Amino acid sequence: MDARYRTRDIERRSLDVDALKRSFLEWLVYSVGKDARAATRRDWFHTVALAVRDRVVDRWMDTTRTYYTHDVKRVYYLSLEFLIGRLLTNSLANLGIIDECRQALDRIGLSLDEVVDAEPDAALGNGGLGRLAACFLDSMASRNLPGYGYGIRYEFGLFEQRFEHGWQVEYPEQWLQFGNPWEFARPEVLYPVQFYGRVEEFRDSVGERAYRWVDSERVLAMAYDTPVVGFGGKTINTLRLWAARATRDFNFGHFNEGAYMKAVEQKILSENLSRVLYPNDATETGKELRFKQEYFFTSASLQDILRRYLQHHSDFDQLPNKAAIQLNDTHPAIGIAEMMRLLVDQHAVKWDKAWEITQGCFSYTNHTLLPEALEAWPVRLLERVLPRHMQIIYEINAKFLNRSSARAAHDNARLSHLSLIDERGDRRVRMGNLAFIGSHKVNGVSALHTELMKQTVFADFHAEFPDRIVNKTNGITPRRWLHQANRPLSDLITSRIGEGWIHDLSALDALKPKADDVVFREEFRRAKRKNKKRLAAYLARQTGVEINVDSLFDVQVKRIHEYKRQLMNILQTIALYNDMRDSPTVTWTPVTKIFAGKAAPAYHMAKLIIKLINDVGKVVNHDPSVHDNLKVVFLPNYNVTAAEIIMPAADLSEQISTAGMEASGTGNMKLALNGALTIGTLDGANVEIKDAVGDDNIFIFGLTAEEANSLRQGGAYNPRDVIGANPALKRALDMISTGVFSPDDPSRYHPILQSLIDGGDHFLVTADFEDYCTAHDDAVALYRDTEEWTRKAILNTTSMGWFSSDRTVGEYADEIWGVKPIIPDEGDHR
Ligand code: H2P
Repeated sequence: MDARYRTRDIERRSLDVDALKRSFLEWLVYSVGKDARAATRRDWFHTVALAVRDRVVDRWMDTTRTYYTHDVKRVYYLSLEFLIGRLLTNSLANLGIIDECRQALDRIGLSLDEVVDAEPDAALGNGGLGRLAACFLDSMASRNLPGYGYGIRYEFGLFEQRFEHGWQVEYPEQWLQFGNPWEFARPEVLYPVQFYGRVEEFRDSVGERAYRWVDSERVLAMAYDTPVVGFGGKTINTLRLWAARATRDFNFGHFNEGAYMKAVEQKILSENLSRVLYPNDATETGKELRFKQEYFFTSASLQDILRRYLQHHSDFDQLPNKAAIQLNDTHPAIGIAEMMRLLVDQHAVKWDKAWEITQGCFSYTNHTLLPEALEAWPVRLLERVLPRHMQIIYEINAKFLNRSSARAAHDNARLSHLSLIDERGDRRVRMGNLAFIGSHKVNGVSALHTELMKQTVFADFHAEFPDRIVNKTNGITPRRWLHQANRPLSDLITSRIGEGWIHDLSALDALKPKADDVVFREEFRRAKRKNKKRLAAYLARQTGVEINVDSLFDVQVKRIHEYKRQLMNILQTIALYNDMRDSPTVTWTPVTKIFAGKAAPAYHMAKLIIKLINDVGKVVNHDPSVHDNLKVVFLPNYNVTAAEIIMPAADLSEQISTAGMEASGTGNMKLALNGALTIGTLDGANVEIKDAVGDDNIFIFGLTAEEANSLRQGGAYNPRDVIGANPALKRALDMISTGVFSPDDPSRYHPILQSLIDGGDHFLVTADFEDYCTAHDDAVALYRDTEEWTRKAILNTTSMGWFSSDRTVGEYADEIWGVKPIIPDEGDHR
């Protein structure tokens, strides 16, 4: 670089540091209303966030203005979940002012890390699905794609998990308690959303039959906007979250009569719509409210999209060229019927035209093949809550089935699979089918998952529309998951290949030869060790368990679910514990098993598995006979912030789902990118990770999806025989069943044993156990060979370029959305 520029750069930076320091002090006094002497860490967080937000606003307006002036095609990502996490480091890093900010705070006598730590973690999602949406927002902005996120501004995010005597207990997550400096409330952006009522038929001005929805109850959707800062700070997109507001806050009549509760009842009921995020698998609870949440945010978003479009257009012909609407799972699938209602009933578009427009706009991502996750709402519920939509769905269905090849072939079985209505028992609307036929493209989230979609749940649709299903393997943002979360490794990479990898992760390829460089390996190890120390300190603070930094950090972090098989992991842990106790003279490689993840509050088996892990931990961690060789730690309240500390520190990544059940996984990508070796089944994106890193740099074990399927279908699988033939497994199960880990309640774990032994072991834990243990032994053995392990770890990191969500959204943009990048014009503010 030219020396002149460098000097200027340094001057600009110090100017920036001073300017930042000044703006912090001003914000503290004039906006937070505190004196520097009295300010708490939280006050400083608000101060810094507001000052940073201030630097974003001009550019944000430029971006929005550019989209309007050029009337670009925009993509609207509709998602019931955005698992954002903290935003401060993310914004600073994407604006490129993290070091300046650190120095400015230094000059005030504050540490950036402490300020960062005062930010609550925005947990508006359950797991991978919501985090994917957040990574996509980052990637769309960083690739200068005109993308909007639409969702719900939940007052309470995913519950806070605490352990009480080893049991999960749920507490409300009050992330908004002290205000949210990132959002802009838009009280003027309000849309009415209707529920209940009835449908009236009438003749329109030209005498044609038309419908209107009357006597309904109304709730208002109010917008809150959060700027989404792209890397480099050029594009600042918008995440618009809806909050429910009552049409009338307060009933004076009731109040004057002394009916104080009644006076505010309507407000409370209406506003419950955006009160809380439902956890996955929260079976019966609040079904109707959940359904209403889905319609609430979808309707408000579509009204907003049409309003924006109509600023430039007088008819709807161009809508598919101006708006791509992505359905993140079936949660917003009611949008297909809502778009038809808005176009046909409110804007008098003819049915066939409206259908063509709808299909042209919408596309749908499927995230799981598990039957319980494919939403099917009772017809009776829809008839009551959304009567007009039910009519529209019937009409879509009739038209679709009439034209289907199944009707032509008189194939009734196929017709009933294709139908939007499941006629078996309590009649239900199949939201997956609605999303499928209302979309021009439908995608799975890994190659294997997409293939299985074609062969299983959507087989009949695939036969009908062979070009509609496409694959878009998930990805993760390298900004948050490497550049920000793992500074030691990030700095090491940048020192060798410059900063280009932050926005083009495929640049990591160039580092592959470094796996054979002794010096680089040493530095890579040093970075990992730093991260491991940080995690160890964090775990000690959170759980009180002290772990050995030199042990193998063996990590399984994700939602607790039987298909993800945390149970298999803890059974293997018990087997390893027994081996260590049996052979005390052997030199064991120390292993630390690290777990984190939440169980849906109504999912009893998952909660029992958490308790088992904690109970095993209690015994193992206090057994002097295994010395420091084995520790089991379950970190409570897993969230994005915890993930940012765990991912960089992991040595071994547990991706051990029953093959065919994990759609993709994204934790697998984060861990491999941070240099963990994967132990995993050939499931979801593990298959593609294996192809990328090479067979020698991953521990693959277990049944394939096909084998798992035929084993189950064959009906001859007998877990009892398998257990009988595997003494280590039998012993582990016996210990659980006789109360070794639960002396206070020896029968506590009988439901788990029951599901494995007599329940047929649906998730094939017993079938894969032996192979899993062998793979684990191999991993532990390799870990002793420090140089070889590091070589493979480096090859994992450097082979992950393709798994950037920049690549993923690029594919969506080109092949599904048809949107193009555009660099925002700069306004005259600079
Ligand atoms: C789900 C799938 C994952 C997938 C993710 C994003 C629902 O997330 O199960 O396999 O990677 O969506 O597509 P999760 O289980 O992590 O909550």
